[in-house]
Amino acid sequence: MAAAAANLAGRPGVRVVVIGDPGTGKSSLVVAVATEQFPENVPKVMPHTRLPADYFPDRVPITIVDTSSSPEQKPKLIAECQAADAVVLTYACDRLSTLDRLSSYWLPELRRIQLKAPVIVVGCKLDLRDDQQNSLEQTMAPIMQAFREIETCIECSALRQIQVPEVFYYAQKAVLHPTAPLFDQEAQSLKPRCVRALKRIFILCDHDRDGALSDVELNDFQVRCFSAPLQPTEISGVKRVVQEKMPEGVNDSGLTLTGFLFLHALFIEKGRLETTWTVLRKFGYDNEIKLRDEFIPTSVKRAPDQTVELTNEVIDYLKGIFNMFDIDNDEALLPSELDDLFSTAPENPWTSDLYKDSAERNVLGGLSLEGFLSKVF
Ligand SMILES: Nc1nc2c(ncn2[C@@H]2O[C@H](COP(=O)(O)OP(=O)(O)OP(=O)(O)O)[C@@H](O)[C@H]2O)c(=O)[nH]1
Ligand SMILES: [Mg+2]
Repeated sequence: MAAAAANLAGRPGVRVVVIGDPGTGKSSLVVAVATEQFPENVPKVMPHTRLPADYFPDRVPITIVDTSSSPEQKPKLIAECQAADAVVLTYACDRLSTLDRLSSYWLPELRRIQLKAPVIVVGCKLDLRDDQQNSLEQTMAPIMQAFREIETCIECSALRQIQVPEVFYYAQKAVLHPTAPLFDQEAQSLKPRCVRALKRIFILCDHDRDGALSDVELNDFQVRCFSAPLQPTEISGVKRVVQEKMPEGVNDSGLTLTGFLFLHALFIEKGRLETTWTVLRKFGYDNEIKLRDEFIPTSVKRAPDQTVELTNEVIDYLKGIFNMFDIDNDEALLPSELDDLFSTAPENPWTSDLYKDSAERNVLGGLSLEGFLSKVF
């Protein structure tokens, strides 16, 4: 449990399963990362290998599972993939037939078994790569386009000790800071749940409620999330970047919600997912971008002979909320106004069947203050 407490993602460990064509360098890669040496002779399949918590800054130990690609071991390979947090899929840089096999066999096979874990494609034996060959980006772009489950790709050499730890760093990162809940790769935009959570965080940090984060508010936010203040030059730098790409992202009072969301999309596009994940986790969100249980007050337990009433303070507070979102002042919350009210929650809870017809609505579908209070209750 100490390890779990030590990392924000709350994971006791990450299990990485290494798969790929015969002889592509799987077992050598596993030995090389654990010993920082190239093994002259390596067993066909290495026993489970553990990288300790202090191997990477995220402080989560990694268990590496080597596999055999022989046909009789296939059921075992499938079982291992299904138990994996991340899959490292290898090809050999000096044998292009093994690269072709990624799209003709391995990636379709992983889809067939409905693998949920992210995939890191690794070109082994970089030292044997032909310099005339296309770059990794050129080679991999069409494959990554067709198979979005590939989180990243990298080349390495176990023999020359080039980019060996990086393979497992990216695998761990894909698990601790996954892309899928935050970002829609097809649409190249933040996912709705992520936007809702970031909006809530923005409002919580906008202490004076002027719709923008001032330098002081930005600094408080930075300290809260990253335990370090921002230098004044950094603050102006951030605002300049936003303003250049999105003028409405900054106004006289500071960074607007649009700018705040834009910044996070930018971090994610640049591969800095850990920044957005750290912010979300500091504000209580779990890996599904739901508030963790300890952030949600438990409901009151009530004996059969007891009743519960809202206090006047609560009623006044709720009336204030009602009036704030009743933009057209018609004393009723229209569906669009209710959507706005719940735009910082993971979803509008009152669209479920349980609530749908639980209070009367006016002809326009508006909810009166009484109806609103009864639903809250
Ligand atoms: N030049 C070079 N050779 C490598 C490298 N990594 C592995 N090899 C060699 O490639 C051959 C296969 O390596 P293995 O690690 O056994 O590959 P594997 O994928 O585990 O193979 P199987 O278990 O048989 O499927 C061995 O002769 C290794 O020495 C590397 O980075 N560079
Ligand atoms: Mg092997």
